[in-house]
Amino acid sequence: MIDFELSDEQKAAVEMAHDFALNELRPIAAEWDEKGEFPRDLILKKAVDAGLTTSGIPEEYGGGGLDPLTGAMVSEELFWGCAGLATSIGANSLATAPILLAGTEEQKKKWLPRLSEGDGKLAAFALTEPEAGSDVAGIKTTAKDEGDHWVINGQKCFITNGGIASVYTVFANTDPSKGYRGLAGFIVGGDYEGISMGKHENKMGIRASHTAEVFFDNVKVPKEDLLGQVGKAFYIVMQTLDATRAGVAAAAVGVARAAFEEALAYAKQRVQFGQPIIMNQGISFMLTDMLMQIEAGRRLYYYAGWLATKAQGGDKQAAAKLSIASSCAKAFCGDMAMKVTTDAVQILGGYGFMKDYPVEKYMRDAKIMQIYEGTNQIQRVVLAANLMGMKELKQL
Ligand code: COS
Repeated sequence: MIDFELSDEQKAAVEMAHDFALNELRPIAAEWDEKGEFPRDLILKKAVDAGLTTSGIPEEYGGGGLDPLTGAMVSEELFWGCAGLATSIGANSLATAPILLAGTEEQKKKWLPRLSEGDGKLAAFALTEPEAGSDVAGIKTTAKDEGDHWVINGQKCFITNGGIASVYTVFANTDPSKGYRGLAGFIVGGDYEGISMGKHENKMGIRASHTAEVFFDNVKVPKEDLLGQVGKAFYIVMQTLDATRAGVAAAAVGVARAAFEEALAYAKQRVQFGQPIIMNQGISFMLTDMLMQIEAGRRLYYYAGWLATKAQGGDKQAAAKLSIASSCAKAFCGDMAMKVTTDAVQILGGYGFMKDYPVEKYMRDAKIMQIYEGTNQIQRVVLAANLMGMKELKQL
């Protein structure tokens, strides 16, 4: 029998994340959205103390040991609080996923515990480049084997926590003539010589997250910090994204839910033509459709998160199904969040367009859900390739 009851551990994790979102994120969300900066000094330590920056890292490496499904449920709550702040807080899980997938025991022991030490540290996933967004195989950053170390040169862009991270997972090409078969992954310390921050991005939404260019200029990386094997990093990236896209879907559900709750409350109290506007089917049907879409999206991410959890536990059948499930969830929920938040602005009318109400922020925040961790067009490319039987997913 399928059981939709959350376990006690899941209920506790969701409740804690909800309280954090309500008490720590919401009160500062509008201010830092306006400023367009991540208030690291204000929020990072609190997030670390609550275990939110390392919740998906196993306990033996200093993390909270949450499985991917419960981690996605936590994401829903944090993004309900503020999608910008939650993006920077949650970026550690994307950055550390390749280490958990492909890292050696020594690498996990060396790099993961430091993220929860002291005031806590941020990690960043350095994949995207100016000319390699959807086309991961087009990465221009190079990694040269110099005998006892690697040397990395290149430019990464749109990197969450770029320039302020203490740990990077970096993807570079060791032999451009081999295309994606030349790619390699590396774990790189943020304090290494040659790493610098470029442009700090001024974004439409998730403005309270930190997004920047990162330059790697002759950065020396010890041989021991090569992630997996040379030439296999493309598969590491694909499997990372298959696992983390369930979390993006959950994030989109969180933003949509926040907008829905605001629109519902408004529609009940806003009186026009002598009655609350929710008494008009034109409004109540919009709200019912928002509810249906959110409920459908949540079930999709639950399924993808459940598969990601089983895949992490070594279930090969679940791993084989994960790519389709996570692309379905990510694309559906991203598009759903855009529609639901746009409709929330519509229900609030002129007030919805003003910054006095949070729905215009939700609408701006929702847009990235259709773009990051693979555009929703790329999700359809993945799904179409699967439908056409063109994909034979490589296991690491
Ligand atoms: N798991 C395991 N292996 C996979 C895989 C997956 N999910 N997807 C593809 N592969 C394997 C293929 O089987 C193929 O292996 P072989 O050539 O060894 O047989 C190889 O990887 C290349 O696959 P493909 O030909 O499909 O690669 P493409 O260059 O066409 O790119 C897409 C595929 C577009 C799906 C990929 O580049 C992608 O996901 N892009 C989006 C990137 C992204 O999400 N960026 C956001 C960054 S974080 S904000």
